[in-house]
Amino acid sequence: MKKIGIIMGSDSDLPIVEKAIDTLKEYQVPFEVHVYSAHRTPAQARAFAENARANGFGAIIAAAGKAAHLAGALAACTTLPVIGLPIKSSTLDGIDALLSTVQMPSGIPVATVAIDGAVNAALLSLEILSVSEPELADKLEKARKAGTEKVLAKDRELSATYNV
Ligand code: RP5
Repeated sequence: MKKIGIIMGSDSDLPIVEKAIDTLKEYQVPFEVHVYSAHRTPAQARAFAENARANGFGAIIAAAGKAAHLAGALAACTTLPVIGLPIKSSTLDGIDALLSTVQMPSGIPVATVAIDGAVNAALLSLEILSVSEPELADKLEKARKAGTEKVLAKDRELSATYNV
């Protein structure tokens, strides 16, 4: 199976990124985690992206806060799907990172999830891999059904309490 690359701009992003890591672990999908910054270690970030396809990656999650150009910088150097994960910073609540990540000019796509949306970033990367991995597709389908059932159970519970 292809690997997921998880790149974060700083280890200060790790508390959020860990939720993506946990989700990938849950699905037993291979991944690699790195701290590469678009501005502090641009050469390493570029080398990772340029070699990612040859190194067996199928999708890349790029987490960054503030002027979050990491996802775009990686996407510029690979045609693998790049998922941007904007991280909430203390000053502008992550709006800065969201806009820097999502507003990519035509030609270099970045699929951006919500601010701190680490679980969805992981799930989206799994959905990308699932296109050629039927077992993974099956696991995602089962999890989606279980999620639906959980909400319906809550509805039954609330209905029994209030709709008498
Ligand atoms: C970005 O700047 C990182 O992704 C991080 O979210 C933010 C702050 O980094 P540190 O100053 O905490 O290392 O590059």
